[in-house]
Amino acid sequence: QTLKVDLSGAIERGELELAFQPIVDLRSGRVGSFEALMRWNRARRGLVAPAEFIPTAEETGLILPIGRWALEHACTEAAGWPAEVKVAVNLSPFQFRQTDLAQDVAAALRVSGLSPGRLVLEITESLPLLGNCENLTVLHRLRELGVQIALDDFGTGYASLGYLHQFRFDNLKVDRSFVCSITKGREARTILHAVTRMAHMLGMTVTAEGVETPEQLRHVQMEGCDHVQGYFFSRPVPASEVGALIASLNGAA
Ligand code: G
Ligand code: G
Ligand code: MN
Ligand code: NA
Repeated sequence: QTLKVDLSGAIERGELELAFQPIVDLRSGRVGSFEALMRWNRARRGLVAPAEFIPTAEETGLILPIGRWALEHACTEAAGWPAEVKVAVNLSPFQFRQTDLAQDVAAALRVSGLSPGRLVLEITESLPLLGNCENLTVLHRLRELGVQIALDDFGTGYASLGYLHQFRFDNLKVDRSFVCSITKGREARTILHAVTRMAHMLGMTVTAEGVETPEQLRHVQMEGCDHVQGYFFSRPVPASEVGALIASLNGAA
């Protein structure tokens, strides 16, 4: 209960923050985008991870104002970045069910002045999202706004092959459990290779998540992944550090 109560006032008290983790484009070696990851600086308790409060936010409906806040805040930050750098924002399936999501996204773009091509929406399948025609319609409306749409956590139980033929995503984010096993044997590499080939044939780019070591980087590069995200390049950083991080990562390319 207290979590709910505290969370309900978190936006007004300015306790929500976004951390940004870089995603590097392997072809150019430069930062192509940042994923916005929410943080809750809870009064007297300190930093709370999204895994601890997003489920509560979803149960209570607070995910709607919080999700709107994240969209608008992420777009506003990104509008101040170099024009070739995009921002990726996670969407909860609940945002599909209960609001006019396309309207929220359009409002965030309008308020921030961010060009739609610089916004990526990350969608995780934790509810039967695409099985629902109305949700599919929302996805098409989002696409019409000119934003990009990524399927997050691909390869876990929730994001399965079934979704790929129902909607053409722009980007496939391969879950870090895959990347984790990539140096441990040929099987994971073979699967990543095949997934990457398939994604490319379907017109999608591929992002490898959770790359922590040079060996993992070498393997995902060999198997044809387009983008890499992970602690190898950087942990999520506060907005104030984004500029310096772009300079140092691009400078090192
Ligand atoms: O760094 P990490 O602990 O930040 O993120 C954990 C999980 O929380 C991720 O799987 C991510 O998808 C989810 N998450 C982070 N930020 C947001 C957000 O703004 N909205 C939603 N719906 N999920 C988020
Ligand atoms: O939305 P998604 O579930 O993809 O959220 C990404 C999550 O993965 C965040 O919690 C982020 O902090 C975490 N993460 C990003 N890079 C790495 C990494 O290299 N290793 C590990 N263990 N976690 C990572
Ligand atoms: Mn994500
Ligand atoms: Na993921």
